[in-house]
Amino acid sequence: SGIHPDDPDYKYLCVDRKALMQLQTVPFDGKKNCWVPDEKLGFVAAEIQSSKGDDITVKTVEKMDTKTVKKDDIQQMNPPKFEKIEDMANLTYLNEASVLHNLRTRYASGLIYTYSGLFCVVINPYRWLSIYTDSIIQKFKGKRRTEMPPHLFSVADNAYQFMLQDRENQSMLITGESGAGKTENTKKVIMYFARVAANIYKGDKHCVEQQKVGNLEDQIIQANPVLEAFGNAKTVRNNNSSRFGKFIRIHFGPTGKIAGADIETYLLEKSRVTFQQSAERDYHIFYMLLSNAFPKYHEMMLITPDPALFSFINQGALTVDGIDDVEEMKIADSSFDILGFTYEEKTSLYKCTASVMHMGEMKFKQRPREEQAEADGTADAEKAAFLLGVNSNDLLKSLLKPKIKVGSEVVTQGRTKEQVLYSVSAMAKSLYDRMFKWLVTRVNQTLDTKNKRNYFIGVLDIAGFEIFNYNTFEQLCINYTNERLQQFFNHHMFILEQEEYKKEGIQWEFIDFGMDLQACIDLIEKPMGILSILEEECMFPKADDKSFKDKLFANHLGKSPNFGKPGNASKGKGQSDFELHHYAGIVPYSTVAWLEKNKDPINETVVELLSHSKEHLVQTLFVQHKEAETTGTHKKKKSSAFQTISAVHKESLNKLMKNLYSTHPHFVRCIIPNELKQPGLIDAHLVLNQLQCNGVLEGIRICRKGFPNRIIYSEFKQRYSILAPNAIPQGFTDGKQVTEKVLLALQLDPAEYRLGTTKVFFKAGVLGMLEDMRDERLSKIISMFQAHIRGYL
Ligand code: AOV
Ligand code: MG
Repeated sequence: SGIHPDDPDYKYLCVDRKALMQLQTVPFDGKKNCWVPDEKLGFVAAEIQSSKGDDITVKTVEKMDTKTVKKDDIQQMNPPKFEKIEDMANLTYLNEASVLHNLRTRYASGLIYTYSGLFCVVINPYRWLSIYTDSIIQKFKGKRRTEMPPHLFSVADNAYQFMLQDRENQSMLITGESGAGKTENTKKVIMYFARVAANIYKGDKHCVEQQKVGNLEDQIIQANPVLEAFGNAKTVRNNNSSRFGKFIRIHFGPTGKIAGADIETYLLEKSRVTFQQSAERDYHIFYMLLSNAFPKYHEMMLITPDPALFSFINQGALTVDGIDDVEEMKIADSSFDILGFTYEEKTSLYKCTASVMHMGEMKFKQRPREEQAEADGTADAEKAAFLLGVNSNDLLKSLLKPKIKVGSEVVTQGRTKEQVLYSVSAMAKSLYDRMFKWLVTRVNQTLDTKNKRNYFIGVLDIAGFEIFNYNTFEQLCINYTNERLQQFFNHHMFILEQEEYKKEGIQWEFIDFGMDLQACIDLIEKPMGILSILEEECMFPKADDKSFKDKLFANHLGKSPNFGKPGNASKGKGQSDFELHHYAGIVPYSTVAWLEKNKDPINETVVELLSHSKEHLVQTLFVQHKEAETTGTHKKKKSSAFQTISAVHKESLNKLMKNLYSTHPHFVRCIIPNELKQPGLIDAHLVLNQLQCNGVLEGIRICRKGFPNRIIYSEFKQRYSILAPNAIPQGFTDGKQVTEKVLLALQLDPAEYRLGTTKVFFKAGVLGMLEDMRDERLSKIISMFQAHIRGYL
């Protein structure tokens, strides 16, 4: 193929095998060389010295320690020619130790992408490698996976090719723990499509009207900075953690050019707007607005530009290593322009964001001997009200003495200081959440061109599985989502794969891989499951956290194997009430405040007031809610405004799954190498745990047992007839016969392939071998041809 080891583009993509083999000086002995477990490194290389029953004495290669280990703890080592192999499905010995070793040695050379059968594994490099340049994009464009080194671009290009060939929607599912690199890889995928399938129309009306507004491809890319500004924050695990999930669909037209895009988002973490743990921050946008990027906005937002002055956003850190809020603000602001936001739309968002900060400064005091609070100074309420386009007295009144319906009458109700502060916080969170949703809708408006759409490629980037010391409602929602995705993955890998064999009528023993996650999913989502009990309790006025917990225990303790009392997994961690056995581990959850969180109540009087705001954006954000209310009384389908958070989430997740099941999926597994955000450092146990949780090890196993590569007969005929031209009869022969004859002529072991009704299936590694043979044959033919020509000259 056209890969030159000297080409600097391949420095962090290709292995120089020749050089690698020359380094190999110690002879390899498959009977002696092995891997033994190691406390710190996971596994280390060793040589077997002697054995006695189940006890084996080994000497470790590096430290030359002699120790005795159990036979079952030893794992076989692959011969040197497999060092830094690009597809681990081709390893002769496929075990944890070899997978870890392969990933680790590749990572040490800056080779972060590795295939593992049907999917791609990537380890976060925590440094910028020049592997995403335009020149590299051009190299990957239109190439087969086997022609190029492992890369996200290859996965993306494959999806694109499949879409065009099979006329089928595709999806790329990028999963992994927090900080593993999902969002960074998602951005690269989007960029790839924007480059290779750009649809630059010269007479684009935007370009003519206004220089600032970008073309569609720029807009698709620039959607990200604004989403990240409003939806990402520094957490303990990730300085730029996405606090929402997203599914970006890029639509392609009849000729394969980008025709538009849309973004669906899931569950923004609202609680962060008013509360952060130490060392964490609120959403980036707050600090960006307070930076010196655009002093002109500060006056408009009525703020003194110092984050320390605003209690909502000053609970943990104020700055983040590696993030320059000034620079980010400039980028986001120009992204708004490229996306075609008007100056008014943009600044309205900024003003609403600022009003949240002012809300946090509103002070209240309790009237003596009364169940009633009152304002303790009004300056901050006035600022918030001004920015929200409402009268400040009205705002305070709606917080201090909201109107409520009692039967058919409307009465005002006094509120204590605590209740008022709660309302303020609920108002801030609701406003922010609505702003975020509006932002997404507005971006979608821009990305929705009227161009004809044929197929899409969807890219999914959701929050990964989380186990914290203290886990609550948000973690359950995230973990439940991950459980569904893992189920989808298993379904695809293990079940569909085997169904395909059946459909093609090839001989195959059905294997049950015991990775069925349905029990846990049922426990969460089925009638009388955790979420339905929660939803029921939310409708029940007298319910509280305790009655919720009691119901959970009554229904599931001792009855559902995935449900348990806090046990060992909860020891030494924060308060917890029950445990769930997820596929990725046991998670202790606290039930505190689940009812409140799930109902997510907002004071109706405040909503009413804001829906009459003089600010167009504020009005838009809250009027929608009112419409939902009126249609609700007309017994139409309940709008999301009236459903609990969990019900809305379940619904959008179901929609996503339905969407995904209609696509051809491509999986990218992101791995976090260490918890210190350090380049080059592999924490072996952390990595092994992830390989286990995300099914990498399990996936490789099935891949090897099965026949991961397949080609339809006509294509095999076209591509590989050259390998045995003499074996093929003269005249027309159909693809299947040709395939059979070629494979027989090559004397391929029959265990290595199966002939289906429409396709030929190969064991891992066979196709690579056929490709090599083909390359060799072609170059021979070319040199023969050249010799022939020279003969004439
Ligand atoms: P996540 O999306 O998986 O976590 P990110 O994509 O935000 O994780 O990655 C975390 C950080 O790791 C980034 O901010 C980069 O500094 C670094 N990083 C990740 N991938 C790369 C790469 N390919 N090249 C260079 N640096 C990288 V979360 O959203 O928290 O679940 O919720
Ligand atoms: Mg992310």
